[in-house]
Amino acid sequence: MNTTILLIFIFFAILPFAFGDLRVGFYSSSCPSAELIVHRIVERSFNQDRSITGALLRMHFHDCFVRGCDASILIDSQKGNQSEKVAGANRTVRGYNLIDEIKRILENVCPLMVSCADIIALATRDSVVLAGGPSYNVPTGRRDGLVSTMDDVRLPGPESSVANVLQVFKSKGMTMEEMVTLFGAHTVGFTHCSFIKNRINNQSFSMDNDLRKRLVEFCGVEGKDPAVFLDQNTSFVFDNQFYNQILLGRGMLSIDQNLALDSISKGVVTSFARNGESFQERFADAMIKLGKIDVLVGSQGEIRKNCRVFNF
Ligand code: HEM
Ligand SMILES: *[C@@H]1O[C@H](CO)[C@@H](O)[C@H](O)[C@H]1NC(C)=O
Ligand SMILES: *[C@@H]1O[C@H](CO)[C@@H](O)[C@H](O)[C@H]1NC(C)=O
Ligand SMILES: *[C@@H]1O[C@H](CO)[C@@H](O)[C@H](O)[C@H]1NC(C)=O
Ligand SMILES: CC(=O)N[C@H]1CO[C@H](CO)[C@@H](O)[C@@H]1O
Repeated sequence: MNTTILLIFIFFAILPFAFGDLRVGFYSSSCPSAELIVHRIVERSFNQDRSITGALLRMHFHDCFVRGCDASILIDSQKGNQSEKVAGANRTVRGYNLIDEIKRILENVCPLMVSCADIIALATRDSVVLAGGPSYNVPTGRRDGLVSTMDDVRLPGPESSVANVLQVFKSKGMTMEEMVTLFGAHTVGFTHCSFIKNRINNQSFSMDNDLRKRLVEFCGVEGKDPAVFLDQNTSFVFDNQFYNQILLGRGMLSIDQNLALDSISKGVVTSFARNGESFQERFADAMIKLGKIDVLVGSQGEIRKNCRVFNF
């Protein structure tokens, strides 16, 4: 073999170890039952409350889009120092107790081995499968971050334009198609009325008329902020109905509806509405890519003992 080729070969063979890349089965020798334990607890929890799929998907997304997938979203605020979860966009993220429960058991079985960031990624995948979504192998080996501050949270809001949201996704290395694909997560879960109030009370936001009437009534209760399903048809099923619903003017968030209206994204929306299988395949790929954003690996960060606090 030519030496150059040999050197290139060696370089690429060593690369993943030198940079401590993520890999499928990272815990297969250090904590062989890790993925099974996560799966069992997620399954039990899902059987009691199917809404955990929405909770975990949103948690994973918010974690990865702020400082990378490093479980910074799980950190509780300290006196005089507010963490990510306190920021407006994150206030309604749910599922922290489920992550705590998984971590507690993993700490008994393999102390200080499995990162909170990997727990989020694995639990999210398991909950998607339970709701009827695609299965995929989750590359693991993430480390937990050492920083969590409210000021880092600069996520777009539900009334951002498609172009603005796309800019943010592009800054994380994601394409337009991957962005539209990940929005398919809004096929499960719910939104509080406060995020759609402007939209339902303002005719210049387009919306199916019957739906608007129902929502104005449901959301109009003084002093309350009830929640409504993001996918009004198959609310707990991980399918491509989100895309069909927004094509019918039944998107809940302004940004959801605009995906079907904006020339940037409507082609992808139409194609996923027609082809549920291709949506599921692309979703699996997009989730794997989402889970790799700015991860800490190797000796970076730490493996937290308690997902809510840094070890120190
Ligand atoms: C930047 C684009 C996005 C915006 C502006 C956005 C906005 C929102 C808002 C306002 C809610 C309602 C939260 C509540 O009332 O509790 C929500 C819920 C949700 N979002 Fe997004 N979202 C975005 C992208 C994503 C992505 C990429 C995913 C996942 C891959 C995702 C998954 C979810 C899920 C599953 C829920 C339901 C949460 C629950 O049931 O508690 N979102 N989103
Ligand atoms: C507190 O502040 C420091 C920076 O001053 C930051 O690194 C840390 O992550 C902050 N958050 C919490 C919850 O301690
Ligand atoms: C209704 O929405 C449009 C478009 O976003 C906005 O320009 C207008 O100011 C809104 N009207 C009210 C009364 O909020
Ligand atoms: C609801 O979803 C089902 C199953 O995907 C579909 O066949 C039906 O057309 C949808 N109904 C409405 C009103 O969108
Ligand atoms: C959707 C939403 O509530 N966005 C808020 C997220 O948090 C930042 C920082 O606190 C706010 O500026 C956004 O309005």
